[in-house]
Amino acid sequence: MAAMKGIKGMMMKPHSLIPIRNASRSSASFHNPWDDNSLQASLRNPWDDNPHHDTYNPNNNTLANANEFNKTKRFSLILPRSTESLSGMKKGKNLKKSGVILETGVVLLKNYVSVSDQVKIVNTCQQFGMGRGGFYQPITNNGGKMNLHMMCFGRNWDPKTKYNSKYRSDGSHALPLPHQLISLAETSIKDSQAYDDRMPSMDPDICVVNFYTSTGKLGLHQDRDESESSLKKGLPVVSISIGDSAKFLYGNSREVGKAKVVLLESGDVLIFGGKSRLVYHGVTKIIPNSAPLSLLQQVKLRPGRLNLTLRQY
Ligand SMILES: O=C(O)CCC(=O)C(=O)O
Repeated sequence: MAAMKGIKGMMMKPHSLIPIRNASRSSASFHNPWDDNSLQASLRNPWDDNPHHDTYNPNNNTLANANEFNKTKRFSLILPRSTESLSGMKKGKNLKKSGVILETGVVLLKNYVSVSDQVKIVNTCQQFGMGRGGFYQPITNNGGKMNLHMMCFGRNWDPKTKYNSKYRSDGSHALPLPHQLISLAETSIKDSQAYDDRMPSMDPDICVVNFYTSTGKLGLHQDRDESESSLKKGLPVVSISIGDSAKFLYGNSREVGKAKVVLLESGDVLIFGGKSRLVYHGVTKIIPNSAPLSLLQQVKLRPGRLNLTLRQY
């Protein structure tokens, strides 16, 4: 099996990529939740409905009104890009779906999300990301800003309060988790079970959305703030990548030198659960200009990478 050519000159560990052979995607009865007519209705941010709606500010125990929110700088996923700026982007890409086990409990589904569904996910994240509870840069325990923009569906996560606060540090509530993302996570898990039949199923109720600009990073860490029972059962994390590719590290310790590396590209879904639920993982590099041209022709995603991780609390 030929090794996968990854980041400039770096050879990735060879894995056998097996075509996806599950029934759920290929059967005629497969229903694409993004085609649902109720899409628009279900993607409303209830906190945006009333422009005068007050939000609780836990920092000073007051209610901040919409005027305060309106003063905060929004982070937009969409940036106008000239056609010329896309001229150097990759055109031809083999978008065949395939899957591989990277470790027991770690399954990579390559090219799993179609470009048209990636566009819908970007638009959904943009819609919510620009509103109340949308993208912000969380503050770490050292007082610095995280090297990414984040928002959460279902339950807010924050480096200081973890999942335990009803309100985010800027006073906003958690956003409702779109059912299309729930369906995508459930289908991905089902498909991953064709590769690792011990991958547990789950009912996702949280989605952490991260956007990495070209200098974005995330240090090696474990995802261990979900409930004790969720962790104990090894309920998986389903990670969806869109936009520029990322050098993703994973391993049994926080030591970068000991970690394995895999390139996550637009449309890939990585699932880690079961024995590997507490695998250390992180992102050390975003590869500039690596997003597929077909995506950027349909949505003006700013340079960088969008990542969604679905979990069950
Ligand atoms: O961006 C990624 O691929 C990983 C995200 C992640 O580790 C997290 O949200 O905990």
